[in-house]
Amino acid sequence: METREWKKIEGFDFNEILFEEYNGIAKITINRPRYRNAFTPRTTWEMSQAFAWCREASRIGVVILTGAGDKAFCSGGDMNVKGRGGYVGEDGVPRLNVLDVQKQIRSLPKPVIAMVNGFAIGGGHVLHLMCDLTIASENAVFGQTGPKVGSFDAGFGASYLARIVGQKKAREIWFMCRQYSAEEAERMGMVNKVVTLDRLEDECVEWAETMMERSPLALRMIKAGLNAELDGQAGIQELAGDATMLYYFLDEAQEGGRAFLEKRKPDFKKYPKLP
Ligand code: S0N
Repeated sequence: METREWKKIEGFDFNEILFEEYNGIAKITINRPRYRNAFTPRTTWEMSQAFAWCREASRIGVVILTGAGDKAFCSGGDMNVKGRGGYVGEDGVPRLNVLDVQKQIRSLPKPVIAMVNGFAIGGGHVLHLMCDLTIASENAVFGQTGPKVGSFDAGFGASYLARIVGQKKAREIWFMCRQYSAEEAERMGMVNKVVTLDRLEDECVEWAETMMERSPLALRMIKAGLNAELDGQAGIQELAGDATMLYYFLDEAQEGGRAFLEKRKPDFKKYPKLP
């Protein structure tokens, strides 16, 4: 494994995640190895802050999501704080705020790689699914446990899973609550590549660096397009927002605003009507 110096991203008071960067890559690490990196409302709130920062930071091209240690990526919601109405945080309020993180990963206009270094179970399994790419170590284990432990994710965790592995397999995964090896997950199309644990980070960084050589806007548009096909109005909004952003770069769009401020009729005739 290559040694690289991940630099802490300053300005946050995070207790349950690590937030670092290297060469344009941000790395978010769920840091609760004692609990197989299960998330509490605080963990997911911290993840939300980190993803929001990644969205704004133009020096970041790719985000890697992983778990601390060599046993787990994430084992889902922390059962110790699961109460009525959701996972209960330090403020006594029950929340399901991992759903916000799912949406953030989905709509982040940059690729997100799940670096799965062990168990990806329950809500942790859904988190890896939400990432654009999954690279797993040979010891990784995948599965849903909901119907066994009194929970379920009938949102992306069900429908997007089915889009990836097919309806029959998705139903098996949820109804049977079995665990699957990294190789099986790769065969099902949930994992892009399986490598040895000591190769895992190098592999993810290589994929990230390759993507950062590609056109960022092209990556953004293709991600939005792939989402739009599945995400209904929300997906169309994302793709349409990108189209508007590009339109605002054109003189044609500037002419409309200029004309309004100069209190004259806009002259759109000069712009081409391409076939
Ligand atoms: C991950 C497993 C398979 C690892 O097994 P292993 O290696 O044998 O370790 P253990 O001895 O079992 O675990 C070591 C210690 O870690 C604790 N621990 C593990 N997982 C959790 C957890 N999820 N919560 C709290 N603690 C956990 C163990 O208790 C143990 O501690 P000690 O040493 O004190 O005994 C195995 O651990 C396992 O099966 N874990 C449970 C996995 C699971 O069922 N997770 C699902 C939880 N539910 C969800 O994720 C809900 C879905 C969801 O997030 C969601 C969906 C839609 C809308 C909202 C939500 C939402 O809930 O937010």
